[in-house]
Amino acid sequence: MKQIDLRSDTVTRPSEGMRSAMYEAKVGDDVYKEDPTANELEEFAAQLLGKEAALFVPSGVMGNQICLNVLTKPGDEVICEKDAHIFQYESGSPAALSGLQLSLVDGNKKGVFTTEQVEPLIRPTSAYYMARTKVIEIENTHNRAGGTINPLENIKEISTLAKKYNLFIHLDGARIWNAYVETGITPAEYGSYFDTVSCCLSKGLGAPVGSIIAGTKDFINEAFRVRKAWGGGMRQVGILASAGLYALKNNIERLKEDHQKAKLFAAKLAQMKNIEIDLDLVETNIVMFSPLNISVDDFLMMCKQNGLLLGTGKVGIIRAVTHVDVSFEEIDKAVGIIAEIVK
Ligand code: TLP
Repeated sequence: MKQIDLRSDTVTRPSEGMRSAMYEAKVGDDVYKEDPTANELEEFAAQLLGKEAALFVPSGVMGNQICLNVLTKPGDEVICEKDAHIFQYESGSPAALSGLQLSLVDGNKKGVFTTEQVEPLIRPTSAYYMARTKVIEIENTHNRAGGTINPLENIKEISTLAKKYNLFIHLDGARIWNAYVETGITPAEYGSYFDTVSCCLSKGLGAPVGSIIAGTKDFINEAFRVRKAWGGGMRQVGILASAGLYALKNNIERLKEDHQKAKLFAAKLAQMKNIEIDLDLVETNIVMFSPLNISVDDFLMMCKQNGLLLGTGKVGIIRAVTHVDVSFEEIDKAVGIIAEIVK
């Protein structure tokens, strides 16, 4: 039985077109900056994100962590939302790799925080006995909140606040492409409010591996050094970069379809009496919900036994993520499986 895998959009497999781009890719030694395909990907991505330069990195976690490392010194502080990926899901690496502490903001149900909430958290520069606030981080779309989009007006205000206090502002834009197709706000426009941006090629865009970080040329020169120091210098990486390039050129617009699938799936779940779901949170390709008459563990196990793989979000909450490798028909099947379990 083919399983319907809604655990994440990271489970997507490279398409035939992508695989043939990988097969054809021209390669060189990227540690010498001689891989033509990696260079092309980095130039293309920098343009798309409206930045001077970009760097291909092995993963989203490494992308975020290199950015934070370059922007800070040990003992500095980074302000982020309490459910931010860098806090919840990056294995404590801000502390382990860069000696950072995180200051958490209690965002609203969509993971959005305001300038009124952040300003009091910024530490006075005169207070030598306190950590130095260095970076504000925003995640867009916000994974743990349910793929929600941070309103551009709010991003602008936080960016202005960061400038006022001489702070850097970093975007975890793992799914910035999803925000773009939903709002029409280009990645470059989003990018213009941030010093550094990290975004993923291996989620809804369907590349097998890799993320991009982008910023000024000076920033990327430093990031190149840190990537090497952390063992992320890759050699004939054009094989992978070609998949990323293919993804950026071919797979962004189709993300809209993933959003339609998520909305359809969520609307059907909302009709089930034993499912709790907030449809207001379903803005892109992530659906969070809770079964009311069965434990999360039992629910996940029964789904799996019936050919449906799901994951978890916040405690007690199930996460389903739609993507290119799950069809509308399979979404209907998934609805049927859940209906049987919770009836
Ligand atoms: N998110 C994964 C899991 O880690 C939860 C997923 O399945 O959604 N930023 C954001 C906002 C992310 O959602 C992720 C991955 C990352 C960074 C890290 O990317 P990778 O997994 O490539 O290191």
